[in-house]
Parts: sequence; C-alpha cells; structure tokens
Amino acid sequence: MYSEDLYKTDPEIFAAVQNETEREHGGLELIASENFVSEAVLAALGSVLTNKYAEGYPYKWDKDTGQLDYSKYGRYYGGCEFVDKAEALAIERAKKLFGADHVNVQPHSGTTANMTAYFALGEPGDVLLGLNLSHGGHLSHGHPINFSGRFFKVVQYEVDPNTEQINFDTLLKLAREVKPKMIVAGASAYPRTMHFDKFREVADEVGAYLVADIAHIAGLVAAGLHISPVPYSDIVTTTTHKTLRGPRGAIVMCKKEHAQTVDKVSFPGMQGGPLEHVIAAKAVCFKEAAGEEFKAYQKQTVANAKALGSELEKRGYRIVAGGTDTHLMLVDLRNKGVTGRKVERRLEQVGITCNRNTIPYDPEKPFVTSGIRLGTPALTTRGMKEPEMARVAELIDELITNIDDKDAYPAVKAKVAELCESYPLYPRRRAEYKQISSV
Ligand code: DSN
Repeated sequence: MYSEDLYKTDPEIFAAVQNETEREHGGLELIASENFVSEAVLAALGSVLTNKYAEGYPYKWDKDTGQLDYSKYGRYYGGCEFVDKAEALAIERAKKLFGADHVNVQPHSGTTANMTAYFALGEPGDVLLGLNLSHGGHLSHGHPINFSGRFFKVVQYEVDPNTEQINFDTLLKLAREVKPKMIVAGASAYPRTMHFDKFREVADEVGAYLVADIAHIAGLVAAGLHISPVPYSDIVTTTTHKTLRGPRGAIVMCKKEHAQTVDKVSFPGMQGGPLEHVIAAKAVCFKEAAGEEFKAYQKQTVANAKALGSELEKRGYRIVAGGTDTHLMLVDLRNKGVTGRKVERRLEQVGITCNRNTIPYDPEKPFVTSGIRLGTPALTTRGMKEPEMARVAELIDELITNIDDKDAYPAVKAKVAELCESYPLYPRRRAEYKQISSV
C-alpha cells in the first residue's frame, strides 16, 4: 500500500528497492555480516518515528542513587512520549538479553559504538591494543587510517602463525611490554571462539580496561552458543544487523560504573539526535532474539557453517584455523591458484555473494587477498540446512574449478537460481512490488 506512493513519487528509487529485493531473493548471500530482517523489523524502520527529534535520553540519572530514572524527562525536545516508550523497551530488552548492567541503544553504527567505548574509558594518546585487521580485526580496532588509529597510540596483536588463533601467552607478553589503557577483544573475520575470560586475565595482569566488540557473534552470544563477554568486560559493543538479525545500527553495553560516562560520550559527546525508528526496530529485534525460535536459528547457523566448511574441505579447500566455531569461515584459496578478488567477482556473476578477505600472514595486498570470508546467517534465515550447504559448496567449487571458462557460468547460475527459488525470501513484499510496477 505504501510502496505505491513510492512508485508514484519516485519510480527510480522504487526500482532500486524492487531490484534489490529480487537480488536478495535470487542469490546465495554468504557475506558473513549480512542477514535478512523480519517484516516486523522493517515495519518499525519504515515508521513515522523517523520524524522525531529526541536528543537526550528517555530517563535522567538520579544524582543520589546513581540509578537511571524513567519517571524524569531527559530529552531536549517536547513530544517524546512515544519514542521514550520505544527506547525504554529497547534498553530493557537488551539488558535482559545480554545480562548487562546498562545499555545505550543510540549508536548509529559499530564504529561509533567503539568510539563511544574508547572515549568513555580513555583519552586521545592512550595505548590501545587491538587485533590487526589482516588477522581478523576491524578498522575501528586501531587501523592507522581509522579514527582509532589516529586518536590512540595503537599496538596491534596478531594470531599465532601455526594455529591461526589468538595465543594468550603471546598477548600477555605484548601487553606487559606496551601497557595498554585498553584491550579490544573483537573481530570481523575470526572463525574460532573468542575467549573473553582469557582476555580478562590478560587485562587484569596489566591493569587495562577490556572492551569486547561482539558485532559478528552477538546473535550466538544472545542464544548462549558463545561465551558471553559481559561478565568479563568493562564495555561491550555490538552492531545489531549481523547474526543478531536486527536493523543496521549498534549498541553499547557496560558495567554500572561506566554507565553515565558512556551516555555522556554518546550524547552530547559524539552524536546528535538518535534515530528513533531504528531504535524501535532494535527493540523488535531484541524481542525476537529472546525467543526459542531464535536460539534454534543460531544453532542451525553454526551447524551450517561447520557443514559448509567441511564440504569445502572435502573438495580440497583449506579452511583457516582448521574450521569454525561460529557463523563464519575463511577459505585460503592459494592452493587453487586464484585470488580472493577474482573469486569474489566471479561468484557474483553467478549469483553467489561473498567478500574477499585477507588470511593471516597473507602474501597478497588487502585489495587482492588470498582468501574469501563465508558466513551462513543469511542462508540459515531462509531455512537452508546441512544438505543445502553441501549444494552451496558444490556450486562454489564448480565455479572456481571453471573460473576461466565463461561458458560454464550459465549452468552454475541456473543451479543457484533453482536453489534460491525453493527458499523464497520476502514473498509478500515481492508480490506487492510486482503488482505495483506492472500496472
Ligand atoms: N564491514 C563489517 C563486516 O563485513 O564484517 C564489519 O564492520
């Protein structure tokens, strides 16, 4: 009904939306950081809450008790009655879901959530110890071209060359040498368990704060399938759109003693008006994530990742760190004589989407890479299970085996389309768009 208005007002943007919906339905989405949100999340995102300015918070901090007080008006604008309700629901649901003392649900992205964490715990010039990007870390964990690398004195730790996993003895040795103000435990391409308990031990040894960034594994943590960083960390950040399957955005969770500082750093320190439509959609996501269905979904996501990894291994691919404990894996392509860039581009031509990724100690440049990163959250949302993972591995292998034979592509593309057709995505939405655009 509302899409008709979009079609009439702006057919070009309507076409972009319709085509993207068809692309998502018609392809195999293996980007580990992507997922397909529910219609309920989309409804909150596309609501009139986007109209509202609500700088401030739906509460005030009580000076005497140090507790937040929802009965006090903490906004700098009138008319916040209903966005206050939505934001309070988001906060309380997130606290319960992760067992956190306090949650700020306003960060627009994972990077601003990390910025909030760093400025809540430290000052520019402090030493920050984070995982190197080409060993699975993230730009915002201290890369020189990122704000984190420009504001902080960054030292990067790496994975062990033999196990391709974090070695806590090596990390402790490095931490003792550089005496960080904070250690960042988090990754965007680390397939194995992040041992937050061991990170805490290292942090305690050197008197550092511990920031955990669980952007990738938040869904697994919420479902109890991965060790939670909350008891061990001073601050935990996460995006809400990856395994957590909510809207694009982020949150910051913290211990009681950092709560007021985190709030002040987020607003007015870094951001202006919060995106209340996104916050409402985060609330919906947290409600969904608290259910039994979500737990089963996460379990299947991990089972699918293990299945996809072992099916690729059967076909001669080397899986970095010997496999996965999570939703993602890194595939080393060197023995196949192809680069990550080439495979990413060619897979896209047959409807399989993934991203090229450096592997630890990669001889190739980050723009080329020797690997690809594959993740199962999106395909699992569509209902695919282990037999489909075997099929996906077969199709990836068929393409890579025939990578220089363009005549082989149409057959692979047809098989991809056939598999996708059996797991329809957004069927009502697609039918509505078709009806509108065919008039
Ligand atoms: N760009 C995200 C990812 O793909 O992992 C991290 O921010």
